[in-house]
Amino acid sequence: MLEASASKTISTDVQHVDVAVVGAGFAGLYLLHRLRRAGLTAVALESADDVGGTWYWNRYPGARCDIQTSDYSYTFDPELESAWQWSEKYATQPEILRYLGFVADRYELRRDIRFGTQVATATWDEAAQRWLLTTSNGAPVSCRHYIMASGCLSSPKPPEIEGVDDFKGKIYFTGRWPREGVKLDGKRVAIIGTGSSGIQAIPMIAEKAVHLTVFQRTPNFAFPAHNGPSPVDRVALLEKDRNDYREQARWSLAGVPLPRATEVSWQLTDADRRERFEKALAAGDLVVMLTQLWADQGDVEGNALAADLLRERIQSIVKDPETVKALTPHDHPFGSKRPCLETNYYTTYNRPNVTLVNLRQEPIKSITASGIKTDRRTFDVDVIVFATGFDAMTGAITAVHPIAGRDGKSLSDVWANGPQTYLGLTVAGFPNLFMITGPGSPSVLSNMVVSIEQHADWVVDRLIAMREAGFTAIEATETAQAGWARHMADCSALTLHRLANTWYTGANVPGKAQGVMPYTGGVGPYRTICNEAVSRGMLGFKLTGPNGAEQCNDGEIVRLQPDVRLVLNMLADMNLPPLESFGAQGARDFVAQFNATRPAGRPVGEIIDGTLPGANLAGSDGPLPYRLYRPATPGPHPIVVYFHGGGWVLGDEQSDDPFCRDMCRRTGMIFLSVGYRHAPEHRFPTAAEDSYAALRWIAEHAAELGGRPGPLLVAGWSAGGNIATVTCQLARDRGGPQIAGQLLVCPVTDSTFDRPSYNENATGYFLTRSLMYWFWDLYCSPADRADPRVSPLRGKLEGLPPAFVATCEFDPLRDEGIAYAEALAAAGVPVEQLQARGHFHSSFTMVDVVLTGVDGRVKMAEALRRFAGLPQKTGEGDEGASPSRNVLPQEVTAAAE
Ligand code: N01
Repeated sequence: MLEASASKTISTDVQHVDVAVVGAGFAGLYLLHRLRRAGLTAVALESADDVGGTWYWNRYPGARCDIQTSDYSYTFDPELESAWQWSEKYATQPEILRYLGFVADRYELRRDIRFGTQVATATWDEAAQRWLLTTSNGAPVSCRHYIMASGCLSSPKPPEIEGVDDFKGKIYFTGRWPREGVKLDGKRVAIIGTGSSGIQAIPMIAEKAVHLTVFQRTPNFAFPAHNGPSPVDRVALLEKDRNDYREQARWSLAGVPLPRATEVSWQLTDADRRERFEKALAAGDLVVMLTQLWADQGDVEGNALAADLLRERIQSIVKDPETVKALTPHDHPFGSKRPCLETNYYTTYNRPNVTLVNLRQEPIKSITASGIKTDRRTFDVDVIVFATGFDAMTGAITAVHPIAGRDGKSLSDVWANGPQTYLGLTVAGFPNLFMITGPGSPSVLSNMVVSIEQHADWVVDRLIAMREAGFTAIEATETAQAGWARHMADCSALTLHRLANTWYTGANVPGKAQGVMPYTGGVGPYRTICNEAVSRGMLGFKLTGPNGAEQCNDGEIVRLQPDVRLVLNMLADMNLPPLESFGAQGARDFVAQFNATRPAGRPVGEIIDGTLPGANLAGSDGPLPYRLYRPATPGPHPIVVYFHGGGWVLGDEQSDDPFCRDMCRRTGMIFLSVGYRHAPEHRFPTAAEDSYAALRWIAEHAAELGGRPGPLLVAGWSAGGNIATVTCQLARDRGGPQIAGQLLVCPVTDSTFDRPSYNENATGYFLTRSLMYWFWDLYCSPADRADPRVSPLRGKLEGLPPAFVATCEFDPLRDEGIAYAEALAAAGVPVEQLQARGHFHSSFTMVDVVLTGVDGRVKMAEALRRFAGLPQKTGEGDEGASPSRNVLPQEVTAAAE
């Protein structure tokens, strides 16, 4: 049990507490308050001589927050909220520091803080089930729980430039600015670094210094803060219903309750795009900008359009063309590096006393006794300011060295290849160690105060629950941690962070392991996941206590791809009746309506709607419709005959429009989508026979359609995948046409419903087992179901064209797709298989919604080009994908050929 006794020093040299907290910034202060209220004894160890954390150290001129202060505030106590009034939209560092002092006094927190005290080492004592901390000042601390509330940006990066010690003038770091201030009046000042700190400090220093020389390595995207009084609309929103506002913030994307725009910039007209941008710019708000351009954060093409607008702005402000060029970011997508808010930053470069040195053109060679030497010039200065940033996210944690966990393992060693955590809160092998806003949590990608409160609440609530249940130790499991790493990678793959060298990825510190460290899935979804870990019986944690008490509910917290999870949650929120309850026509209408809300697809060279004869050429239904998607490149192109999904009942030749467009662009081939007839009006074998007739007609008219002479290819999704492979069997048995390859995406292959995926994924993943039963019943009587024209798995598979079979983990059809791929391989058909982890039945066809489907489509396109004997290509269609995308090896398995 946790000791609920008062803090006490048992021997003269060890302080015993329930919980030791490192840091007395926003996180440490709130933790102390919560721990005390929970009846737990606690001490905070703080290296500074006062509270404030990052706001204690970052006193450089111009330091302010860049989240509106009314949002960047504690929310745990309504009385505190009414007791404090912020004076500006973005408060200055001194005001924020005063606020934290006010909070410390109001809740009498200082008495439990040991100032001027650094934790030197931390060691887990297995026998005592406690941590022992040695400190730089005063008694060691023995604690049951050890919480790092040490901040994400609190360990300044050392200068990596030769000759620093030779400099005879003064050196300052923005992240360690002297408390007494610095007189820069009349001084020749150099500043290195143009991140948020540099961009805030430069205009202020320029007003004082006789001359300021800015050494810039990478220009950043920055937009105006428009600081002043808090905007009336935001204040009104907050005042209208403070609780509701705060609650919305907790479930929002970034910890501020702002709606996000879902259109990518390329989906808007030039005028609409500019209007959206100008409006966002006028708000002078980082979160407004990022939520309005949210969809561009994961889309290279959209991002480039948005970035162009930001670049234009620099040109309109800065007068000297060379300086404009140097200040214009070109090497990273907007948002992949932390964008900055600026006040007079760009205009500062119009001042006669400011010089910009572009280190991309003339790198710094060394610091000398008198200043800074680049490989072209020497700059004599009196003061050098390092605004060079931090060893972010992990630096302050691993600064305590060693943190020795179970079996003496050091955290620095465990993290040698990058931080591994479960939920960004805990680390396997380090019982009772928690991190507030640690790597693996939204932290720096959010309003920090919202994330801090969420973490502190989660941790303290767990300690209370453990006390009540009689457990003394809690530890993440390896399975949970590995699963979290996968989920983190899945989320990061949706962003463009991989395309920039930043402190988010560790790239700013030489030698540091690289990978996106913050959780990119958003504050609200993250909160849901943390709550889910609890509601699912402390999933992923092992809890132990005296007398062998033990509980371990092992497992992975998120197995779905993040965007699939989002789509499924949205569908669940809509609480729709089962599709089959609408009847066939009602279901068709519903699907048509649903499809009308889809994002517009990307352009292809040409789209032609036409007709072709079906199986009943002479019948009363008339010809079948088709839609042809032609690439923008010069033809003739190979033709892929495509069969849409919809359970033989729903959809038409246009219903998989985004998929056909996307695949046309990726493959550089014609996609010709066939409008075969549907059940129940036309039951088995109409769909199969119509489609085979269409295939023959297309082969005979390939040249007229602009197609390349030679074999066709076929492709289909779901029931269309069934039809695609059935047409291959018919073509083989009925004398053609020749088919070079088949792409089967989540195909129906068999009328057996007892494979595990039918049960495991019976409900909850949009395509349900009962919907499949309904489709089967409408299309095919039980007596016909063994016919290979509907159950191709029952047919002869030898001699079929090479295949690419894609299946999704959370799809009732998964196992029959896998079975078909295996059977093809056993029959000697070359087959490649993609088993898409975390995906559902519609993942690949929900183009521009399920962005994580991109990798699968890239592979499908590669396979089709291989089948057609074309060289692999990159370029058009690869907007969301990258070669370095985090495709884990186990995602793709090639079946034996
Ligand atoms: O640090 P940074 P920061 N030679 O790492 C350059 C938060 N914050 O302190 O980009 C030459 O962003 C480096 O160049 P490059 C906010 O989250 C918030 O400014 O690596 N140059 C870059 O230009 C922010 O993102 C506020 O090529 C060198 C700069 O130094 C985070 O803190 C205010 C160099 C470092 O930029 C960090 O911001 C301030 C070298 N050897 C900070 N090494 C608010 O408004 C580095 N650079 C709340």
